[in-house]
Amino acid sequence: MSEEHEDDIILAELETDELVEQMWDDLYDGLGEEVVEGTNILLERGWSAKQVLDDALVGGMNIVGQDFRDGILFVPEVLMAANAMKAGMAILRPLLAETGAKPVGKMVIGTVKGDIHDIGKNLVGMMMEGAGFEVVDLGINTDADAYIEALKKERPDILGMSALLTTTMPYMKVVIDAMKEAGMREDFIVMVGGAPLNEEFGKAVGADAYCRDAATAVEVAKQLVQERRAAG
Ligand code: B1M
Repeated sequence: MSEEHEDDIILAELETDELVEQMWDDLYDGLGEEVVEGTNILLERGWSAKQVLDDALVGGMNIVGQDFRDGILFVPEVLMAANAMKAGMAILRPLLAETGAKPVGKMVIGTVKGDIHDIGKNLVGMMMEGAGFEVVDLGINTDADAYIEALKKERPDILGMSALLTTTMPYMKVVIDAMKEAGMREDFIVMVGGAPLNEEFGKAVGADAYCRDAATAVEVAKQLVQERRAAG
């Protein structure tokens, strides 16, 4: 993917389509500064933060994911790509957060125990904040005790859990069972997400909703909070 004469490319001189493709290459090569520059250029050209996120950043990360799966890329390279993506996301974060929105509700979110993938979770958090939710992020590798403690302390409307590995997604049930044991399952809406999950899995572990992406998470969160408030 790397261009031999990459240093010669002036991002601002590229057509928008070429720029997006170059950003995919830069993300692939873990070039954070270039990803930040490309992000800024697209915004200057009138792209919305959401479009930059979906087309340039998530689009690029999808290519990384495919090559990781196919054994073309390895953990260190993927980590560099992830860091480049985070650098771009940092520019978009304040733009995705609407100014002056009233708090719509509160969410505690974390990636489950054994799992260190946090890009998707961070995106969900950003989009939720953008929609006016207060978000408490517990980070990665979160065990049931940490979730329970945070629920007691923060009293959110929603618990969100993320898992990217088939080996860690069953831990969501451990957390939900721990909530039941503590007599607090019904006090919170539980939403789950992550690439290997699906609707059926969400139901099987006893979550209120499975969300396939961050935009869905926002819609579902708004709806469930509204329903719960209307019910009393
Ligand atoms: Co990992 N990894 N990884 N990885 N990694 C995957 C997940 C994998 C599918 C790659 C592959 O083989 N194709 C594979 C899992 C296979 C499986 O389980 N069947 C895998 C593997 C195997 C591993 C390791 C085991 C590799 C190894 O060590 N040999 C290891 C595990 C470490 C661990 O967690 N214990 C590992 C490590 C890593 C890195 C550290 C290098 C890095 C993570 C960096 C980071 O997150 N800070 C990494 C990455 C980047 C990936 C891929 C390439 C990209 C994940 C990502 O960020 N996607 C991934 C391949 C892939 O998914 N295509 C892969 C972009 C993100 C925006 O999407 O996270 O799906 P996603 O989030 C979406 C939705 O899923 C949803 O909304 C988000 C935004 O729309 N969503 C939620 C997510 N969480 C939600 C929570 C909600 C709601 C919606 O709550 C309400």
